[in-house]
Amino acid sequence: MQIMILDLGMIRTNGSNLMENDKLWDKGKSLNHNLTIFGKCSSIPYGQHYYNSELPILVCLCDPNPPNFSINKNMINNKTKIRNILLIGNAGKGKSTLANVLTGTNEFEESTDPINGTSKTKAKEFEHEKIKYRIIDTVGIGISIQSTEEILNKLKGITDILSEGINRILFLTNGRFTKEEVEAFNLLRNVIFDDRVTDYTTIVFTNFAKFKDEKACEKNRQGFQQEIGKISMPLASTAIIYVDNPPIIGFMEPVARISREASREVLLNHLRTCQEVYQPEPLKKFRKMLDEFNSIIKDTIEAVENVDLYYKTNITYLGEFITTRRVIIENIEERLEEVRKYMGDRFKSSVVSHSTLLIGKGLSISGIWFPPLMVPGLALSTIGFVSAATTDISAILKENEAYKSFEESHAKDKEKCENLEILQEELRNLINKFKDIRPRFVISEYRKQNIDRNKIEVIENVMNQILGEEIEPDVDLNNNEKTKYSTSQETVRAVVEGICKLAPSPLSFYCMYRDHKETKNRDSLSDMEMTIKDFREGLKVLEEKQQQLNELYETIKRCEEKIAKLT
Ligand SMILES: Nc1nc2c(ncn2[C@@H]2O[C@H](COP(=O)(O)OP(=O)(O)OP(=O)(O)O)[C@@H](O)[C@H]2O)c(=O)[nH]1
Ligand SMILES: [Mg+2]
Repeated sequence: MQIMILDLGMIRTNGSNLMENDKLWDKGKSLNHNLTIFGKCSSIPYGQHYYNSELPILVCLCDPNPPNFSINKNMINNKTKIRNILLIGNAGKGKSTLANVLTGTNEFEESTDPINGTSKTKAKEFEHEKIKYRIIDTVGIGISIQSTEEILNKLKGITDILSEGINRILFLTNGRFTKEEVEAFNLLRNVIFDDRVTDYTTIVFTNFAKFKDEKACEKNRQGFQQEIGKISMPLASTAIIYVDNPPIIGFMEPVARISREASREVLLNHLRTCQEVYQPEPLKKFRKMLDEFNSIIKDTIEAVENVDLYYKTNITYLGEFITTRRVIIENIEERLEEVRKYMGDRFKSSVVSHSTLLIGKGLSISGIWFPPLMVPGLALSTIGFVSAATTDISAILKENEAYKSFEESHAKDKEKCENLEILQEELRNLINKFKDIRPRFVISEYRKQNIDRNKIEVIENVMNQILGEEIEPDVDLNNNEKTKYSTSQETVRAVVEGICKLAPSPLSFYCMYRDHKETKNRDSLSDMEMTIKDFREGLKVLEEKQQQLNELYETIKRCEEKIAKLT
């Protein structure tokens, strides 16, 4: 008799380990020498599974015409891999109790009434006969579920575990399945599992006192299969086991313990065979969808934090800028007053010096006819000329000094404006990055399927608030740089005027008139006045912006608090 070995876990032929991959069948075909098989392996009909005590080994009698049989990689037992066992079923059917029985603990809360049942999905690992198991006690999966969203919402806490794959789904019941339970199971099959789900599902009848009586179990099994077959064919072909895990209370405690121990054995014997991992495509998709949404949340949190940081920086900077600008305005006002004073002084001395010059010129000209007037005339002309020139030059020098200080203030303000512009540019970039998250959110399946209304609403809200139209980080400042005043121009003009003043001309009258006019109307003065006006207007804009940013910052803080709760 030839024996075909399909799962070559620890089986050795002639001493060599045949742990192999998907080419097992080919390998099996070529095996025509003696096999050493650990464990018993007699009279096993084709296709029947056999498990030795240490490791599951699948053997079957070889068909002379082997069926087109492909070996699922998942069948290759990985000793270290944990087996995920998912418990589902209506409230009060005994999921938490069964989890306690299997894990040999008391960590799952066994409810005394269906209303106060388990409120949170919980998983616990344990090891039995060198096989590691993870029992996942769920909440409300498998009971009158109405919609896809509801299932996905309930599963979202355990997707990490489920994405590893499930070895067995234990669907608990303690009597007849209700129509709602069957419908809920069908919905599960359609939404997160697939048609293969029944191959990985075992219906566990709890509260079955005769669970040790094989005949009673078989009778119930047949009756159940007939009944369930009328409403669900897939469920009719599902494996069924029977247990009884009575509550450990009162005088029945010792009996309950014995019963639970026996149930545990039944369960573990069954689970030992469940080495194949079930990874349904919809669950993988769900996992992907969840990952995608979690990355949206993560990116949103990061974006909000960055925006927060930049708003804070902008607000601080604006505060400093406002203070500096106020000082700058004060400084320019002082310079303006100084120049006004210089120009006022210049006009006063211009009247005296030009009058002297004019009298001197008059006497000098009279000296042509009356020579004794010539000398005083020339003397007065010289005094008047020198005095006018000195006044002019001194006023221009002082004005120049003040103007320089004004220009320095102007440059300082300009630098602040440029820095603000850079900060705003960065903020704009950050907000644009934030905007890039929005389309991802809008098209995300998680949002479309409305899986977690609360999370979706928070993200939506945060996006609307932070990316809302009201947020415009730009501060448009009119920092007028076009100044008219030029020191060199003023100096050239003073020199030319000086020369002209030497000639016998009425230029002095014009100079006095001009100096009077320039006490109020001079390029340096108008430059400073214009700048003060612009800076004051800018200051208002800055203050308004500061106020607005402060309010927005409050909004961002609130958003941050809301979004932090999502993680
Ligand atoms: N006699 C008997 N009682 C059981 C059995 N399984 C559970 N119970 C009892 O049934 C009640 C509910 O059991 P739980 O394990 O809390 O049920 P559950 O499915 O986790 O319920 P939820 O958490 O509400 O979904 C408890 O009082 C258990 O002691 C069983 O096999 N036999
Ligand atoms: Mg429970």
